[in-house]
Amino acid sequence: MADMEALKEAIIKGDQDKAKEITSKALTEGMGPEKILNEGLITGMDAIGKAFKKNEVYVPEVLIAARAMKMAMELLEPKLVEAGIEPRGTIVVGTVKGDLHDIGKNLVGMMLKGAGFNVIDLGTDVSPERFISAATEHQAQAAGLSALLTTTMPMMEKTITAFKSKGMATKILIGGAPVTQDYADKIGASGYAADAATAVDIAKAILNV
Ligand code: B1M
Repeated sequence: MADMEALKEAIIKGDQDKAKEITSKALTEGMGPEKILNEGLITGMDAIGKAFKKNEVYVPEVLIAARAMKMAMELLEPKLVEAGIEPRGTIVVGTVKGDLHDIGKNLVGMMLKGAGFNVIDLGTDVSPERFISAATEHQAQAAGLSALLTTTMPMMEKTITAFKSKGMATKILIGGAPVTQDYADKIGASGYAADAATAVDIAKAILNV
């Protein structure tokens, strides 16, 4: 019987082969894809997120864990679709216009995926119009904006204003090294997160999922 605790450990250690092997065994044995996702993969990413928050692990460990999760997800995704399992919600993420930093944004995207969200990554240098068109196209409930430069932070406010001017109810989550909760409050963001693990908590809270 495939062991979900061992799958969780494989994700934490970033052991791709083990993660794929256990996922495949679980599917062959007829275990439900939702159970594998929730009890093996998501709990593993959740644990790595908590360790990252406490500075017990660093960026490379998170990236390796996320890669192991991605490999296992490739086996699981078709089964989840077959079973009609809905993601927690859809979030478009990107680094705002003028800003090319993407390491933090990528981590946030990976952690959100790891928590069961459908993540549409728009990359870097994303204009307000592009955020809006992608959110509309993918019927996203939220947009995640990252900025690493003090000079590009105002683009977050421009993006929020653009969403509001279109009358869209899309929740806006912001983050990045120079961004603060005060700034988020000032520009009317729905939420702010200081790190990738907290981004998951805040996304769940603002979307009520
Ligand atoms: Co740049 N850079 N950089 N840079 N760079 C910084 C940000 C800087 C602080 C360095 C410094 O001067 N000490 C400084 C900004 C100063 C300021 O404005 N306050 C700076 C500068 C000035 C520049 C250039 C202007 C330099 C130049 O050309 N003169 C230029 C700008 C280019 C542009 O964007 N238009 C530039 C270029 C670059 C590189 C291309 C060389 C490279 C980026 C490579 C890449 O991303 N693919 C780079 C890098 C690597 C850095 C540093 C060294 C590291 C950033 C990083 O990846 N951190 C950075 C100095 C530093 O931070 N020590 C610096 C690791 C990452 C995991 O952390 O991105 O903070 P971070 O993400 C965290 C949280 O912030 C949060 O979660 C993540 C994980 O915990 N988070 C979110 C991030 N996004 C979030 C979104 C959320 C929620 C949480 O919700 C949606």
